[in-house]
Amino acid sequence: MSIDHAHWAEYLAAGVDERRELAAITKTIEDLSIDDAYAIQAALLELQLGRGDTLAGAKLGLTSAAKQEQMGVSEPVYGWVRSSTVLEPDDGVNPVALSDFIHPRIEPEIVFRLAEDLAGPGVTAGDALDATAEVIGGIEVIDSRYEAFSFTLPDVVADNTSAAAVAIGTDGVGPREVDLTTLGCVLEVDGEITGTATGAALLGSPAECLAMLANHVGKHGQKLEAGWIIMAGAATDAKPLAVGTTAAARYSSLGSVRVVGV
Ligand code: 0L1
Ligand code: MG
Repeated sequence: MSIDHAHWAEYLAAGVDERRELAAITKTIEDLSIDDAYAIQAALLELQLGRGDTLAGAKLGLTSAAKQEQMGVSEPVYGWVRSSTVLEPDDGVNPVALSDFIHPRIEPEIVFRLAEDLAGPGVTAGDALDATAEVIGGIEVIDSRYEAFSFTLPDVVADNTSAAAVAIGTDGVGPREVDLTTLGCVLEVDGEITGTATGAALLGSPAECLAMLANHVGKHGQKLEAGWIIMAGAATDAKPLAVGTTAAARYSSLGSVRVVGV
């Protein structure tokens, strides 16, 4: 069956714009393939960029065994980060306006800022580090456009992997100044520790994640660009963000990043 990618991109864009929960696409197209899901994701991005937004980076999701098991899948997913979704800190804390989202959750992210363009095939973790300007701590806000945050793998791919916003810290370090496999992170929500992780939980190393993404985009004739931010994927459970909720991702070598729901 031929899938109308532009139609489903408009369907998802309406969910984003109107902060409205949608039925999963696979409720209508049960056998939606991963290739069609990426084609819908691309059409959604084209639509959003056509309105004047720009690309600020890209992301991986489901790169940790814990999150893959939770979802019952065995492969990571890839998405895009638009400039309009990068949060501006206010006195060190990033306000997240809940009215901009449907049911936002937050998760810690190790973020690469690229010094050089990067694209596969054949990109290794070492190549990925060579192309990196700095590694920074972050918090991603994810906000599935689907009812009850419930979806299959193709659904979440089409929905740009639930990407909604990202807060980035200020204490970046050079890519070889820190051992990314032992880099630790503690997620605190309202002062309570809700998750802990090390970089090794992400496919063995966040650098492997970056290499995998570069090889993925290369396969589609695309590249990751110098100056972009790239999220490696979360290794802890995402936690809901409500008005007044404060959350901090504290990294062993990258300082802390804070958000508050407003
Ligand atoms: O960034 C992520 O890890 C999200 C991946 C998609 C799954 C989800 O929305 O939890
Ligand atoms: Mg994420």
